[in-house]
Amino acid sequence: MNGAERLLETLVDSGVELCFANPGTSELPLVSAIGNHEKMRAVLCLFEGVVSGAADGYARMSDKPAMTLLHLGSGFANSMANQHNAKRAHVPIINIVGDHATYHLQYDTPLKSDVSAHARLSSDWTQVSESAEDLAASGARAFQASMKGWGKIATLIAPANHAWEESTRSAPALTDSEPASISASSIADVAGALSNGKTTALFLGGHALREECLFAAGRISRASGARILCETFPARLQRGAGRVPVERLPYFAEQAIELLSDLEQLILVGASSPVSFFAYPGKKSLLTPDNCKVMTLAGVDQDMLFALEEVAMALGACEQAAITPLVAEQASPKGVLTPLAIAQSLGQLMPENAIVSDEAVTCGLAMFPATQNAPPHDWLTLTGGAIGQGLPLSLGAAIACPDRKVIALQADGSAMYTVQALWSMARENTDITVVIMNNRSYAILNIELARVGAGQPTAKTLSMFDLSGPDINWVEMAHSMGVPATRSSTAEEFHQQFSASMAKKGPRLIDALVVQRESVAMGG
Ligand SMILES: Cc1ncc(C[n+]2csc(CCOP(=O)(O)OP(=O)(O)O)c2C)c(N)n1
Repeated sequence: MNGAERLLETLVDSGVELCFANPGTSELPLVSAIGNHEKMRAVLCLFEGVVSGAADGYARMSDKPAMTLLHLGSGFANSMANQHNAKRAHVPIINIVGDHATYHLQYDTPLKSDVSAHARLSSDWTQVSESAEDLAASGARAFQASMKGWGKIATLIAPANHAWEESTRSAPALTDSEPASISASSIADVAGALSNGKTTALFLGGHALREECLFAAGRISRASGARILCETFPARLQRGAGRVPVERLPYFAEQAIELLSDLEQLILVGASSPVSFFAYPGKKSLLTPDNCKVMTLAGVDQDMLFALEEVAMALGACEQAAITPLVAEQASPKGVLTPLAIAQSLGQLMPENAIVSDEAVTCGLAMFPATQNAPPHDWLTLTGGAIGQGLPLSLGAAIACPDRKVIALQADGSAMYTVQALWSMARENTDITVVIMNNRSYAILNIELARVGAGQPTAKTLSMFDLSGPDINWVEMAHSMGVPATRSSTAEEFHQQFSASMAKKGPRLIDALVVQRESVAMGG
């Protein structure tokens, strides 16, 4: 067997089942090894940003790493925006990136680059294998590195000769580490703060937004009166009827400052202290009031469930958490197709256990509140602000959870960054409904232009935010990649098309010609 085959054996033994791939010549022994291993599924993605975004979506929903296969420094560079988003989502990913054979690197060949330098920028762990014999052992270490805390980006660079030269053994799987625990004194401090009568909120992020953590937070809230807030861009928020409601921090700093204005204490659980997404001239970066005391109960890699349950116990919080009720049926929306009308259809028609990938950007504001009382579901967002994540994310989530309906709420400008995901959605016959929020604009940048105070816009300035002329034909685009598609320009049409899509399995795209009346936003 060669190094590539031993690596594959090791990754499969460690529990890796899936590879999102966009390979080249230097990865062909790895492609061949995947082709010959019956326990490794291969999903071809036609751009590297789809590879990394899909691996993120898969990890968010399965809590385990997919392997990616990427071609040299350039291939990795193409994947980087979504590697960045994945790193911010604290998910496990194992990138396997090929390089030229070690003896070939002395020559100035066209694709030669510093692969490690590319990888280090967005990986938590980067290694180059030392030999064919070492490739499998490096793979075991990559798996272990990816499972550190709640998940890390591990990148293993495999020179081509290490993949094709003979190797005598695969490596034993290395165990992953448990999330770091919390000290008794932190628990006691937080429990004390929650009992001192001051106005307090829990600020949750990362794994603290999973259902069980939220139930513990809900008990704490009931016993202490503390509010439950969550970060603006959660990786995976479990919400809807029967779950514990959270207040999501708004994107715009002035709204966030307002929401936090009465707080005397903020307790961080898996989240950093809230800061403004961007700086604006003359505006504060820190969003908490000046006199608000910020305490950390658990960092992103710590055991948040343990921490929250211990605090609940210390408070004697035995009453169940308050939960979100299911809403009664409402009349379906009519008339102009606004984001609110789409949100209302979504709230009414979303099935139980749906997974929502929210890259709706300015159309997203209406979506979140309108689905609060829908059946229980998971809400995934753009954790790192690098757009082009939504379609790949939904692809990976659908592959991780083939029995759940995935809904991709997708702004048109962002969709164009990684539109190739549609092809993989069709090829893998995933159950995804993509809703394109087609406003033919980078609408958020029009808003931000005024907020930054960057001067009077000229027609040329505004042309840089305008996606019309030519108008993108989303229905033809989807058809060309094998995804059935329809267009809706009224609330009634949308409701009917979305309802039909919820009733049927398989990929589908709805090109929603939205009219934005409500003032906006979630994104940037
Ligand atoms: C990788 C990356 N490139 C550029 C940007 C800057 N940016 C933020 S939002 C945006 C436009 C979003 O437009 P669209 O997705 O159509 O949403 P809309 O604002 O119209 O709701 C751009 C270009 C970014 N955040 N990430």
